[in-house]
Amino acid sequence: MFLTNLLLLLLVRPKCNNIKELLDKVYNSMDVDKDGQLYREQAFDYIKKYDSDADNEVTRSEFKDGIKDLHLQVFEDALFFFFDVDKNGKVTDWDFKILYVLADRDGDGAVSVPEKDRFLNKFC
Ligand SMILES: [Ca+2]
Ligand SMILES: [Ca+2]
Ligand SMILES: [Ca+2]
Repeated sequence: MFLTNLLLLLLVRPKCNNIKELLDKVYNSMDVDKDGQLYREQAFDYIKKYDSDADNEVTRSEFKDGIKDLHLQVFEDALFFFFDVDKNGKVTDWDFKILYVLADRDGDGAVSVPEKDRFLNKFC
């Protein structure tokens, strides 16, 4: 049993680190003014760039088209899964509200770098 768990951990861990690294990069690109504070509006505005029919919902196919240029296809599922918190197949402002309840520990409306690190460590 222990060995199986260890094997599983070894198999899952590197992938997890990749995703963490990726989310780190996503955080940095979302924080456009680079002040180490990511406000919810900033984060959602970033995702909304992919909302091609402007209905305030980023569907899976919109997301897929949006990140095409970033060469992130390999991580597309994981990224979409991460942002679609309520798992209804669309990334909306609501998903970001929930994400912020979970990640913004001091409740000041922004996820700071330490808050982001803590959250990603919990996630993976
Ligand atoms: Ca849309
Ligand atoms: Ca959703
Ligand atoms: Ca905060």
